[in-house]
Amino acid sequence: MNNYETLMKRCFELAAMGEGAVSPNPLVGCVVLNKDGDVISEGYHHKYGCNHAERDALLKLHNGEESDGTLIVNLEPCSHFGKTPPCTDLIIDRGIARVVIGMRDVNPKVDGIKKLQDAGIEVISGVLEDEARKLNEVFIKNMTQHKTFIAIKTATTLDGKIATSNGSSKWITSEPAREEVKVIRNRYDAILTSSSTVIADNPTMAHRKKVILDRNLRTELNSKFYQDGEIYVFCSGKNGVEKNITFIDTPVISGKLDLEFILNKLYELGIYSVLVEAGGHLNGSFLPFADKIYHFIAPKITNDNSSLSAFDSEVIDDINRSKLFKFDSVKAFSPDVLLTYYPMDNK
Ligand code: AOF
Ligand code: ZN
Repeated sequence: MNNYETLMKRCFELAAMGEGAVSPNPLVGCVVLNKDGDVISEGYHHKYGCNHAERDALLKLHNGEESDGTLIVNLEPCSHFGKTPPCTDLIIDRGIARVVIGMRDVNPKVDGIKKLQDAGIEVISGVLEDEARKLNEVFIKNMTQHKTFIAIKTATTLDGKIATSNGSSKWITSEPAREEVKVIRNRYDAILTSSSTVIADNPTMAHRKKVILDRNLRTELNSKFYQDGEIYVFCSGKNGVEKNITFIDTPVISGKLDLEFILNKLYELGIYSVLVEAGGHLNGSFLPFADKIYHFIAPKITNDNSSLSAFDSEVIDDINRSKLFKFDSVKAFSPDVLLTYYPMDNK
């Protein structure tokens, strides 16, 4: 790994500090070097509407020590007036000689590379581009498709079961995995679950925004789920706001809430990414729309035949017609592991 790649990785770490706070803006981190190549400042985009990463890093410097230096950033600097003035102008004013970029900005308003080059700044683009794009996969989907990014989180035993038939499924995984789930949740604007999960487990699912699919309003409003956060209930036959809860009357198709309606509504509500945390039925229904899957596996076997598959969707009896997924990563949260993968057919 060369020095720019190492520094780009640092930008990714800095950028990730904005998780949970910058949506719908991208996660951006920035490192500034003086002309001798020493790191003299770091910054990141802290919060939606606040300074961009480059501005955050450059405003910490006052004595011109960045002159002829290098600025490393995981996203092409912006060249437009948004909530803040263009980062390119500040980079040019501060006499930066070289800008190293992870990925081009997919926002059509931004053409920062050209602006920097026109000002005589050397631009190196595409450093660790694949990782840079992965870090901002939600932003890319929102900006290019105007749709909510859908991630699904599930947890199974080694034999692929998500629950025992008596319902004792709540804690398949151990504490380290459950801590990681909190980190994952924070990356998404909302979590989404089903009435069945709330009735079976009475989970809190602590989050800023929570969505529940409850066609017949079967859940008790004194369940833990409703006690904090902004809640959106997709149901049949009720509209309106009560305290922290918004009810949304939703069309029903073949006895089920219309998922396409729900997905469009989420985007309209400014929920640009969701983490689905439910049982096999809802996971199966969301699978055709899923952008990413987090799959924890606990080293346990229940061999319980009445337990659901993690994705209870159509049965495919020919292995050659299986739904296919692209491996992304595997990480241990001992004793469990977390596999992440991307569906192949809806990309
Ligand atoms: C950067 N660095 O740290 C961020 C960028 O309305 P604004 O001013 O917040 O601008 C939002 C747009 O600016 C966003 O869609 C993306 O194109 C870019 N965000 N750009 O150079 C940053 N957050
Ligand atoms: Zn900017």
